[in-house]
Formats: sequence, C-alpha cells, structure tokens
Amino acid sequence: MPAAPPIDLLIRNARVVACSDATPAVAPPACIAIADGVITAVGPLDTLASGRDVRAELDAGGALLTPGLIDCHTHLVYAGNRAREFEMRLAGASYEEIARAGGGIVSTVRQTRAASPADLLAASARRLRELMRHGVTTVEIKSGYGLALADELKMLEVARALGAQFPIEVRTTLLAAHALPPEFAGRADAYVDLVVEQIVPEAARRGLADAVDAFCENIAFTPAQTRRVFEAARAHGLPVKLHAEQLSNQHGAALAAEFGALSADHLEHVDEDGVRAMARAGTVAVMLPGAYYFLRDTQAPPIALFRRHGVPMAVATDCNPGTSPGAHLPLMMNMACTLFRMTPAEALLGVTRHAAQALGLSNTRGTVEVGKRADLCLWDVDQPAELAHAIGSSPLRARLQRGVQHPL
Ligand code: DI6
Ligand code: FE
Repeated sequence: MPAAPPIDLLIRNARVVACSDATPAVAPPACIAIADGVITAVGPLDTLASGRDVRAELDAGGALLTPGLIDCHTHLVYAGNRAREFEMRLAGASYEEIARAGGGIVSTVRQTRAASPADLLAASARRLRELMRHGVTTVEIKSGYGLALADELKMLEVARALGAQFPIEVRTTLLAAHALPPEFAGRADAYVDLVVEQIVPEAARRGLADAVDAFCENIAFTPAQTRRVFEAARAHGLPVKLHAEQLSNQHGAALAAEFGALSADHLEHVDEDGVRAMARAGTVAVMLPGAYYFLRDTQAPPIALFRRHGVPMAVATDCNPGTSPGAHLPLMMNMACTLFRMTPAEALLGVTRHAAQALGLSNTRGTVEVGKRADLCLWDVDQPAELAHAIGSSPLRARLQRGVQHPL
C-alpha cells in the first residue's frame, strides 16, 4: 500500500467558519491539513493525521479560522493623491462638478501617466500591504488611470508585478473605459474605437487582463459605448464586470447581465428589472460602502431586492484616490452593515465566497473546503459577527497564503 501523502502544514485547534453555507456557522475546534498549498482535509486530529508525515504544525489556540479575505474591486494602482479635491468637496463642490472641471479621475490620470513603473509600484505596494495586514489574500486591481495604450498596459504590468513580489494573489481588470482622456475631449466614440481596436486586443494578447470593466455613467460612457467594450472583451474571450448605476440609473446592470457579467458594482440606483436580470445571469452585486460614505451619498443600494431575488452580494474597498481612499476591507464590512443594513453574516460571505464568485474564482477560493487553496485567516475573536462589528480594529492573528504563514 502506498504511504499516505505528507502534510505540509497541520493547523490544530481552529474554530472553522467555512463560509460554504448561507449562514456562516462556527464549527467545533478541528484540524486542517494542507499539502501543496491546498486544503486536503478538515476534521479531528486522529483521523486526519494518523500515519502521515506532518512537516509543520500551527496551533491556532482556538482562534476563528475563515477563508482569506478577497477584495474583488480596487483601483489600487495609481500615483499621487486627491486631498486637494477633498477640500474642494468639503467647500461645496460635487464629485460631478469636479470631474467636469478637469479634476477627479483625470487628475489621477495625469499623475499616473507621469509616474515610472517603479514609482507606481512603490506607491501601490503601500496600499497592498495595508490590505494584507487586514487579511486579504486575493485582490482585484483595475487599470483605468492610464487611458492610453502604453499607460493602461503599464498599470496592468505593475499590478502583475505586485502579485509576483508579494504573498497575495492579484487578479487584473482592464478598465480603459473609466473616463474620457483629455486629448479625446468631445470625441468619446473615437476613444472607444481606440479601446476596442487596440487596448482590449493588446491587453488580451499579452495576457495582462483577467477581465474587462467599464464605467457606464452620465459622466463617463453611455450604454451603447459600454456595449462596444463588452463586445470587444467577448471577442477576446475575457469576462466582463461593470461600474453600474453608481450616480444614476443607466440600465447598466441589465446590460452587464446580458453579457453574463461576473459582477455589477456600486448599484445605488439599480431598479428591480436590473436586479432580476442579474439574478437570471448569476451576476454578483458588489457593494462599495466606502465610496458611498466618502461621497456622502444618500441613496443606498437596494439590499432587500438583492435578497429577494437571490443575487449574491459581495463587499469590496473600491480603494481609489477619489471616492474611497482606503484599503481596510474589514472596515468595509462594518460600513456594509451600518450604512447598507447588510447583516454581519452577509458581509462575511461578501468578502469570501461571493467575492470569489465576483472574480470567477469559486472553484479555488472563498470557502474553507477540501480542494480549495489554503488561503486562510486566523482571528482573535469569538464570533464571526465581531469581524463586522469592530470599527477599524484588526483582530487578525495570522494570514496564510497557499498554506504559508507570512508576517503581518
Ligand atoms: N467609480 C468610482 O467610485 C471610482 N471609479 C469609478 O468608476 C472613482 C475613481 C476616482 O475618482 O478616481
Ligand atoms: Fe470602482
């Protein structure tokens, strides 16, 4: 009989919150066996480890163990900051007014274009470290501050380099249709031509994008322009996501659903038809309470409609310099509850199982189950609700990426 395969790491005495059911329950203390970065068994010590070569052990001491957190929507790679614009908004200017006056996204575009790849990487690495300190093991990073072929590719390359240099999985999304670059003022369709004819094909050819996103909004791109971007993505075999109904109802959620989008994000102004379309398509609703908070929005996304129609809800940071300058995912769980009235259980699923689904990674991530990657967090808390209850604290004890513990 062949010897049982060795266990690279045996985690003992962990109270597992697998996140595999609709209500994330705490299991009695158990062990987790990990080999080759994958969970190979969850259960009691004797059945699990007997006769096996155990190479390393980690005593969890009764800590709560969850899947590693997944931040499924960030604009983490950018240069500069927009504190001046913050002051303008405090003095009364609206986000739209600032955007129309050449500020907003376009000001970050100027700074990001001017930055060398090394400077962009260093600035972004600080934010990435903060995400990791709060338990994130997989992060999605969008382009969208380059808005020209070379600059969009530069952003995606920096995102890929971050994933190669740090113990975190990076998924990249091409967001060339984020804003109209100044050199295309008054010629939005010509910019969309560039996006569909050059930027999407080149990003796809180089394997730099895992998905394609767009900002469908009255200050950005129309549904017709968004459709063209989605058609280009489809032609290159890339899944789509959409910034939809953040400031107004453009029926972007239904458009995203028509293309089988992985997610539609923001959704403050989505109507029931849009929610129904998302339910039919299996499109995840990504809640971004940081942007809602920072813009002092007053219309919350229709959580009750998502629940009624069975649309899975994810929660993400939207980490970006203009509307959500932060990289603290557990704080977003808190805000999803306080501002959007999600339950702590929904918030936890929103940064684990449903966030994995929003990235098309359900097969490998988002739950603590045999066969999933051993991306795990240990927390010094009693109950899962504490993760959403605390305002900005960090009860993270340990974070494992593919079965390897890294310093916090
Ligand atoms: N919606 C947002 O909240 C961010 N992008 C988007 O399409 C804002 C990005 C920024 O202001 O820099
Ligand atoms: Fe965003």
